[in-house]
Amino acid sequence: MRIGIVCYPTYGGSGVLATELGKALADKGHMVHFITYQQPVRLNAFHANIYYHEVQVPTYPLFDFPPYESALSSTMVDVILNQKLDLLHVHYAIPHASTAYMAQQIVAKQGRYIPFITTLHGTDITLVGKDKTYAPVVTFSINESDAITAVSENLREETFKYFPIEKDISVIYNFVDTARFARRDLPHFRRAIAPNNEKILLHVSNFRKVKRVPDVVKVFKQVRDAMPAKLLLVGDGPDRPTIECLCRDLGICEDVRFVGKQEQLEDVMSISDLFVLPSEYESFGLAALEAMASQVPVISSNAGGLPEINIDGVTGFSSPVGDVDQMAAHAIRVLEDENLLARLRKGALEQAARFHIDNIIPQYEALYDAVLQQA
Ligand code: GMT
Repeated sequence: MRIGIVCYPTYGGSGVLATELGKALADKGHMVHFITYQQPVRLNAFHANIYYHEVQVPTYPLFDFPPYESALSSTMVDVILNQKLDLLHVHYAIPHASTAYMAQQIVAKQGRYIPFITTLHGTDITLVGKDKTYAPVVTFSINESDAITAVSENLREETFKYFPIEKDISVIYNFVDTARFARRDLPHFRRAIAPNNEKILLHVSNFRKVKRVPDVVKVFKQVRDAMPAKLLLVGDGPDRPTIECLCRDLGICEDVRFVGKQEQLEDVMSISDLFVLPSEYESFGLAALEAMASQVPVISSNAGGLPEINIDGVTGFSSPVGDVDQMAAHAIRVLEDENLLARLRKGALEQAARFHIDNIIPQYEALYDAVLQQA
C-alpha cells in the first residue's frame, strides 16, 4: 500500500508512535510518505520505502497567524495525487483530521477518493479537543473519518463521553519494539549516573502540566530520604523552570539530572530501576510501556488508560492522582525488596510482550484493508 502519515514531528507520544508505525509498515514493504512540518524525531535513518514531504508555510505580512492548515492540506493533496497514495493515516485529531477532510474533498473534485483514518491519542480529545473553541471542527472531522482508532479503551470511552460520535471507534493499542528496548548491561553508563550504586528513578515526558512532573520530584525526595538515589529527567517543556525551582527548594539538585530530549531512550531505560509517571491524565503512557520492555517497573497514577497498561501489583503500582505519599511508599517498598523488584520486572516484561509491535501492526493493516474495500 501507499500510505500517507501525518503527525506532529516533535517530542511527544503521538509523533513517536506514528513514526514507529510508519517505519514498521515500511519494513513490511509498504510505501510510507510522512507529511510533516519537520523531520519527525524518530525518523533518523534512510529507509528505501520511506519518503518525507515537508510542509512549507509561506509567510506574508498580513498573516498574524500563518495558515498552517491550508499549507498542510495543500501538501497532502500534492502527495496524494503525485505519489498515488491509497490512504491517509492522521495522528492527533487537531488539526490533522480536518486538514485530511479538506484534502479528501479537493481530490474528490478530481475524481479521486482517498480514505483517511484518524487515530486519537489523548489530549486531542481530553484537553484540547473538548475546548469549545475547537469542538465543532473536531467532532465534524472525526465523524467524517473513514475509520477512527483510539490508543486505549479509556480514550475510546472519553471520546464517546465528550463528543457526539456517530461511528465506531476501534481500539488499537500503542506498541513497543521489545527487541530494541531489551534491557542491556551498561555498567559504565550506570556508574556515570550513579557512581555509588544509588537507585535510579526515571521520568520521561514533555514536562507539560498534565504530566505533574513536580510530583515526580516530590516522590523522589521521599525515596532519597530513605536510601541513596538519583533521578533522571528526560525531555523538556514548559514546566521545567518550576521543576528546577522545586529541586532547589528541596535541596536535591545534586541528585537530579536533566538530560534533555534523548533519542537513545533504550540506554536510559536499561540503567533505571523505576519509572515514575504521576500524570493527571494519560490515554496510554507510551514511555511507561517502553520502560516495561526494559524491565523497569512503573510507579504511576491510575488516571485515564494507565490501569490498562500498568497493572497494579504486577507491573508496578498505581495510586490516585496527586497521592505523592502513596507513590513514594510504593517506590521505597519496591526498591528495598529485591524479590518484589524481580517479580515486578518479570511482570513488566510480560506485559510489554502483549503490546509487541508484531501483534499491533497487523491490526492497522487489517483496518487499512477494510477501509480500502469500502472505498
Ligand atoms: O501530551 C502528551 O503526552 C503528548 C501526547 C501526544 O499526542 O503527543 O501523548 C498522548 O499520546 C501518546 C501516544 O498515543 C500516549 O502514550 C499519551 O498517553 C498521550 N498523552 C496524554 O494522554 C496526556
